[in-house]
Amino acid sequence: MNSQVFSLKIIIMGFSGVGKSSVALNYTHNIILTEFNQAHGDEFKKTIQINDHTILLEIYDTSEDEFVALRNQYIKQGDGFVLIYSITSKESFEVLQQIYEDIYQVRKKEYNEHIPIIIVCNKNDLEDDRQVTKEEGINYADSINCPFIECNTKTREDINRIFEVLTIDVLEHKEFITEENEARKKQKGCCAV
Ligand SMILES: Nc1nc2c(ncn2[C@@H]2O[C@H](COP(=O)(O)OP(=O)(O)OP(=O)(O)O)[C@@H](O)[C@H]2O)c(=O)[nH]1
Ligand SMILES: [Mg+2]
Repeated sequence: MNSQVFSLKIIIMGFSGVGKSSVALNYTHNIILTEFNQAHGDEFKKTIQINDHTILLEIYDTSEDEFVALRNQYIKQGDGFVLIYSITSKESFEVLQQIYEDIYQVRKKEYNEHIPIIIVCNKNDLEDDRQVTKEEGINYADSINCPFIECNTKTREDINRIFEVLTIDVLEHKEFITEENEARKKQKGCCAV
């Protein structure tokens, strides 16, 4: 068992009302959000175990009303991003695509460079009010090479999987500065340039 705890910043973004706070609260505190206990702009923490690593997830719940500077700060600091839209809102699906582009712009990355992002379609319990087909969601996620999950925070279907899939993606792409890695680098005789 590796005793080192890695800390990762996960940023939740999406159009207003899609369920960002619900997902964050649901995942970290097993709480189902109602109209009576609205939340926003909070930071949540949860520790998970992936392989032999203990990972502390610092989850930032953003809001559409945030100042651009603050939003960009979140984007710059995020290790991974949960981009949420709602099956009941076509607009939220379109806004999500803009957010994806904003992330690449703020990070000054080319689209073929990897940023750990998961596309989440929330509120799939509201099938009768569906405005975005599952195929549209899957096709969009495929087109940008991101995993896709449809879920809802009422039955809490697949909420854990969002963070597991994203964390594994982050771990696969993040260069951790650990004693283990440093020792390996020295062995190989490589140095930073
Ligand atoms: N039916 C259904 N309602 C949901 C689901 N997730 C969230 N809601 C409801 O949708 C409303 C908005 O949820 P929030 O979690 O506050 O959404 P948000 O994205 O944080 O909203 P803002 O912070 O205002 O942008 C609340 O009334 C939630 O109870 C879901 O999966 N299914
Ligand atoms: Mg909120």
